[in-house]
Amino acid sequence: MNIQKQLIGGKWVLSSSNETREIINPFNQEIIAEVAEGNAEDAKQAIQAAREAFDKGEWSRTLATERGKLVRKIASLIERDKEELARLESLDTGKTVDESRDDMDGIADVFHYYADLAGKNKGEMIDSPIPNTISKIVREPVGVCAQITPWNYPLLQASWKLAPALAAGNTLVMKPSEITPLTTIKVFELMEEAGIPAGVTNLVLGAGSSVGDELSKNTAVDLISFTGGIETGKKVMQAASSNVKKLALELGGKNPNIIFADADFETAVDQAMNGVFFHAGQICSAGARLIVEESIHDKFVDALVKRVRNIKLGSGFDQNTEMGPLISAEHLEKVANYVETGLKEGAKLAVGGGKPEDAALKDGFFYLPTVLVDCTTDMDVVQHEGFGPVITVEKFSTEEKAIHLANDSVYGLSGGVWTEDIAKAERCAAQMRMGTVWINDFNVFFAQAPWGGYKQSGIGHELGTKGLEEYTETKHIYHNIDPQPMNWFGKN
Ligand code: TXE
Repeated sequence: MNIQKQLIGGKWVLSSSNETREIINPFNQEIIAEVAEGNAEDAKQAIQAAREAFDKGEWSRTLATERGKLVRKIASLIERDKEELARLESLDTGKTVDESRDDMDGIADVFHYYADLAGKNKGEMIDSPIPNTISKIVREPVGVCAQITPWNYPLLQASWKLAPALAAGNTLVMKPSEITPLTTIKVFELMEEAGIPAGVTNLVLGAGSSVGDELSKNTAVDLISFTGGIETGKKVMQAASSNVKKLALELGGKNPNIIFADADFETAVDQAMNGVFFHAGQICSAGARLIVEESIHDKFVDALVKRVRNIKLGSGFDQNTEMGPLISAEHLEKVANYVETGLKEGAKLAVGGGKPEDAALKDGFFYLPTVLVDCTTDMDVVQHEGFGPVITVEKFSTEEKAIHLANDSVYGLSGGVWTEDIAKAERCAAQMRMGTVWINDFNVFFAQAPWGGYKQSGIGHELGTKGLEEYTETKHIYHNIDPQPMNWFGKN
């Protein structure tokens, strides 16, 4: 098996320690690739390469419209290689190929969107209050950006960071999750093919405790953008204080989905499942916390359980499969413990709650789609992100109570509200303390709208114009066109 390499300063290289890591298919534990296992030393070299490339200015001073053309070229290459990328993503993560194809479409859109914005990253003239002066604001690239991505949406999360960073004129070092690096490696090849100059995009593979830690604390890095778990995010934040880096964090959520009795019942049941079971619930915005109006609670749970029981588990490459495995044995164990905790706390199992018995799935990291009822906000299972195919169900009696329950969380990434009453929907959306609120929908995101969390779900934004702003510094340039002596000091 060829060892897949890292990209440092325009050269594809092995790890300086020569160590490698096997990449496992979570459906059957087969080894699908062997990749270089980078370390802190490799990260330092990549940061230096990015630093030199930035300071030389070749990329940051390239006309923004030209940068935009190259970013668009990356989008076209992703479209050209969509099938291969989707296949790789499914092999690496276990998700269905249809889900991976959707991811690839979204990823190409993100590169197209920032390609368009690159040439429109305009500044602003200020009405100066001082006569004979010109005052203007310009946006400039931040410098060297370190980008750390997770394993659930490996290339999607990477695209949200790569495209705006490049469009704005930065250089970068990316570290994908050590367990799902394959599509990211491929896209670094495509960025090279598109003509991004050597040293602008650097890729280091390896563990968070070595490579990730170095990227977070290295003082030659100007900005760190991290997507991952809340505890790791706190470590990154601490390490980033070494040189007061610019910081962007996306740390997941425990996202409430409020269902009022006047919602379109069938659609709400159907979408409650879409909200949580894509990629086996391993989604930062999963609607894993259903909050259902008392009067329809039992009927809703019955309808939900009936459909959840029918979800077909299997290989992501089987057209009949609706849900694939979890990412790793370690994560499977974590999800199983999470459900156990809920049951000990008094939640009741309505369906699922274990590994499937099907012999065809025995080598995969599968967990049954699970619904827990009789849940209350004080339970750990309601408060903590489970990141698996598990829904907790709570009841409410009034609109006020529903909003209170939804907001009773350290997280604030996203939430949904289902009702046919437009005014009620708007009242709820206005009061829900989250970065994204969906009305009569769930889990929808696109390049044009910003994505970010309130509270401990994170800092800063990805996507939209705000996603580009994260990768720019704001400079005020003040020009006195009629300079005169002030004669303030030492006149006689
Ligand atoms: O993520 P980690 P884990 C949540 C989800 C999951 C939990 C833990 O609830 O169960 O986090 O998952 C790198 N310095 N999310 O442990 O460790 C790591 O190598 C710098 C939510 O797998 O946060 C990987 O590249 N980097 C989430 C990335 O951080 C470090 C997506 C994410 O891994 C590091 C994934 C360190 N000290 C998990 N340690 C979301 N927001 O969507 C690790 N990393």
